[in-house]
Amino acid sequence: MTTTTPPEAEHFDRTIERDQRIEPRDWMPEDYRRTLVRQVAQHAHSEIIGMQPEGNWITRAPSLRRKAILLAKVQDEAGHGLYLYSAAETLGADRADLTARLISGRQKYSSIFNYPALTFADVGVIGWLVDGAAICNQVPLCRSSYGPYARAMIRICKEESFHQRQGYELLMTMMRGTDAQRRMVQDATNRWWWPSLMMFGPPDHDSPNTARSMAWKIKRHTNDELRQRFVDMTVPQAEALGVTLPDPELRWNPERGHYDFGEIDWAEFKQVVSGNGPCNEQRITHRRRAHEEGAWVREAAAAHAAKQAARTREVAA
Ligand code: BYC
Repeated sequence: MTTTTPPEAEHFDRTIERDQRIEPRDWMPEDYRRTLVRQVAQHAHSEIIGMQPEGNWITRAPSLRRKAILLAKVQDEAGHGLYLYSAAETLGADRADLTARLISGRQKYSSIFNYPALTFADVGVIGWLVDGAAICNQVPLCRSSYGPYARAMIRICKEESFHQRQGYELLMTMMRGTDAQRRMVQDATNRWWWPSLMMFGPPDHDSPNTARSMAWKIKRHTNDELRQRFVDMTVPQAEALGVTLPDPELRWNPERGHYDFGEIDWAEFKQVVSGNGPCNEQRITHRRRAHEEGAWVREAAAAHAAKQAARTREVAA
């Protein structure tokens, strides 16, 4: 018996092979759809939960200028979450269901947002390191094989690059300030460096999804490749800033043409991803409360939409 590949599967394979985009109405393997919903939903959740560590500082920003910048940045993250939930909806996912999965702990969000932002220097370091890592990870996603995800990433990356610069500029200002301010920047760098490296996910040999996501061109680089790119990009920035990255093994390796760096604490990563990080409970409790308190807004929006639809039907009749 011979097996034939259905023409739609051939079309899918050809599209991937030619580096073209899969669009919502195209046929796609069920696992491709599932993988994308998983990654895009996790990405959307990360943007929304990611508003919390910095959002916490809006009322305590040291000047009106810093408050306006921070407000705009946190608002951008909400926008990123919305683009990404919309991209997930084009795959047939239901946004209310995704939110339910997040607040019941059935879907993940980035490990990084389970660490506390203890001082205002953390706002700068989050912009510099966390948004810097996000850019490194997300720029290649602008070439992801799924059209709506790739297109959402283009705008997100432009805004992330503004976020990264605002963080760096804030740290530059603090480094030109008092000794106490410089100590705050160093302390925040010490706390966020290793968690930032963990954002790229488990090492390649322990990453169950990478090989298939690369074959489907959902991901364009492996976790370790992007982590290395981030380290190489960040070391000179740390030098220009005048802070020390908390890794005694960090040094330039001329043979590899890259910086070598120390071993990441993968046991800590697993703890944080499985819900036992310093702020997991606080983040989800806060998100759940915001969802409950927003119920009346969703009801009002649904009632308004129903009224508009009825009016449109009346006019059409
Ligand atoms: N944290 O096989 P792997 C932002 C999970 S927000 C938690 O390598 P994959 C910002 C992974 O999901 C930017 N979980 O997976 C916002 C998988 O779990 P399941 C967020 C992690 O998908 C506000 C398992 O571990 N960026 O920029 O091939 C303020 C095995 O991993 C993590 C994105 O979401 C983690 N760090 O690769 C400031 C980028 N790492 O579902 C800034 C889009 C891995 O199989 N996502 N896991 O049980 C990706 O690029 C990829 O999904 C990852 C993981 C590289 C993260």
